[in-house]
Amino acid sequence: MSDPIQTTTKRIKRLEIQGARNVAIAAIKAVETLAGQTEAPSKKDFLRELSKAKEILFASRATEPLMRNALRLIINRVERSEEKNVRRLAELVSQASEQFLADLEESNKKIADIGARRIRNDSVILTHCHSSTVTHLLRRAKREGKNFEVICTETRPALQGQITAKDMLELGVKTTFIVDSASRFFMNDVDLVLVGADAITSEGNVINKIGTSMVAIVAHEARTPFYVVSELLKFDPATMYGDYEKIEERSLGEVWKGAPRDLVIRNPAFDVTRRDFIHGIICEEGIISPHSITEVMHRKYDWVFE
Ligand code: RUB
Repeated sequence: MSDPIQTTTKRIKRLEIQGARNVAIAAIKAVETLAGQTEAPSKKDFLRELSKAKEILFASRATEPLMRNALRLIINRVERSEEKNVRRLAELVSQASEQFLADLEESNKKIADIGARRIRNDSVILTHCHSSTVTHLLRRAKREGKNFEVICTETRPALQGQITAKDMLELGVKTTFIVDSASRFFMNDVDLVLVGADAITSEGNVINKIGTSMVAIVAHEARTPFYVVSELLKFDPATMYGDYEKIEERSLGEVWKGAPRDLVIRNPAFDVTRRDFIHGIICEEGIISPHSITEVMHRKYDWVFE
C-alpha cells in the first residue's frame, strides 16, 4: 500500500498540487486515508502516527496556515475524545475531515457570492499567480452574466499565471497575459485587483505569492482598488503570539537552471503585503477591513486561538 502522506507531500513540494486551498484539501485527504489504513494497536500509537504525518505535511510548505489549522482541528478531535478504540477514532478523523472540507466548500461559495457583486460590468481585473478562490469568484461573476476582462501576470518563476490564464479562457473571458514587471504599464487600465492569500497575520497583513506586494504598491500608486480573496482560516494564530509567518524559500533551479557557480540566487515563494495597501479582504463573513481580522476570527473561529 502506498504511503498517502509521502505521496501527497512529494506532490505538494513539486507544486503538482498548488495554492493554499488545494494544499490543505490534499493534506486533509491524506490524513483521512492514513487513518483509514491504520494498524496502530492503541490510541497512543494512532496519535503518534497522526502527529508524525502532521509534521511531515507541515514541512512540505512552510507558509500554509490553512493546512495547519485544518490538521490541528482534526487531530485535536482524536486527542480530546474519550474513545479508546482505534477503528472508531479513525472514523472520527474521517468525520472531522469531511466536515472541514464541507465547511471550506461553503466558505468558498459565500466568498464567490459576495465577491462577484464587486465585479462591475465591462471592468478589467488584474490577478497575480493562481488562486482557486479568485477563479471561483470570477466564474461566479461570469455565470451571473457579468462582462469583464482579466489580465494575468506570468508569476515568475513557476508561472502559475498560466494556470489562471487557461482557466479564464475556458470560461470564455477575454484574457491578457503579461510579464510581472509590466504590471505598472497596464495598471491604469485596471479597475480592480484580486489576489488570493496563503496567510493572514494578526495585524491584517497578507502573505501571498512573491510579487503580490509589488502589485499592491503599484495598484496603490495608480489608485486601483486591491482586494484579497481568502477564507478566514488562512489566518495564522501564531502571529498573534509573536511568531513571524515563515516564508518558504524554494529551489534555486526554479530561477536559473545552470546558473554560474558562486552566483547568489534567492527564491522566496511569498511576500508580505501590508494591510495599508489592501482595500478589503473578501471572505466568508463579507468584505472586511484587514484591521478587523482578529476580531472577526474570535467571533467566527475562536478555536484557532486554543
Ligand atoms: C499560490 C498562491 C495563491 C494562494 C491562494 O502559490 O500564492 O494565491 O495560495 O490560493 P503556490 P487559493 O502556487 O506557490 O502554491 O485561493 O487557491 O487558496
